[in-house]
Amino acid sequence: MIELYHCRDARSFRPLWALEELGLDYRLHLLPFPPRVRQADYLAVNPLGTIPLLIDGSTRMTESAAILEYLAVRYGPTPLAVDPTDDAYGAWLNWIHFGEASLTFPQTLILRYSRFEPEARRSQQVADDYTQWFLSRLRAIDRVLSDNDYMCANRFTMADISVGYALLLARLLKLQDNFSPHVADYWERLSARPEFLSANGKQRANA
Ligand SMILES: N[C@@H](CCC(=O)N[C@@H](CS)C(=O)NCC(=O)O)C(=O)O
Repeated sequence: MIELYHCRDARSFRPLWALEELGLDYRLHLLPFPPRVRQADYLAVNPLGTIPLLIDGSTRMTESAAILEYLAVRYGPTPLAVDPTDDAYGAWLNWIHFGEASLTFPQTLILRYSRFEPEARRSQQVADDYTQWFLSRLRAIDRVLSDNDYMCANRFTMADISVGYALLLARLLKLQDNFSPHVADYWERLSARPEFLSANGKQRANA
């Protein structure tokens, strides 16, 4: 059975949500954050100490965007994937990776320098600069959503899970007042999905 190591509301929410969308059986290991410090025996399972960790037989993956692609391709066919012969294939890959590399990367700097570092090492300047970075990247999402309900292929796909997680994190960072109406509506659409609600329920029930 697939095993997923997860901390509440962390990037591992991407694979958790994807597993719910695919209706796969899996075992969820919910860890305190950061596991490196608060559950030291996790380092024996994943020496990086990071989550997600997805184990599927001999496969071990630690990158949330790659796990979305893996699950869609390995456990398809599914409408959550876009076929390489489809004109939307490049957009699908692009938005899966944009969600992590361009949206969540600046968010982690905001989190780190406004909340996680000891007081003396916090930096409002860094937090403000990367808030601007994040909001300027979010404009790319707004442009797509002004004409579309989803990021690509005219349907909900793994790309929406990747981008949707960045919106979840933006809300935890209290940045949602900066969402454009298109982005705010998109968030409402995504977070009303039964599979999103079920993933969210599982991470809370296990806490
Ligand atoms: N690029 C990786 C990042 C994984 C990562 O850094 N996860 C964070 C949580 S969101 C983590 O485990 N932090 C704990 C630590 O660094 O000790 C992904 O997309 O999964």
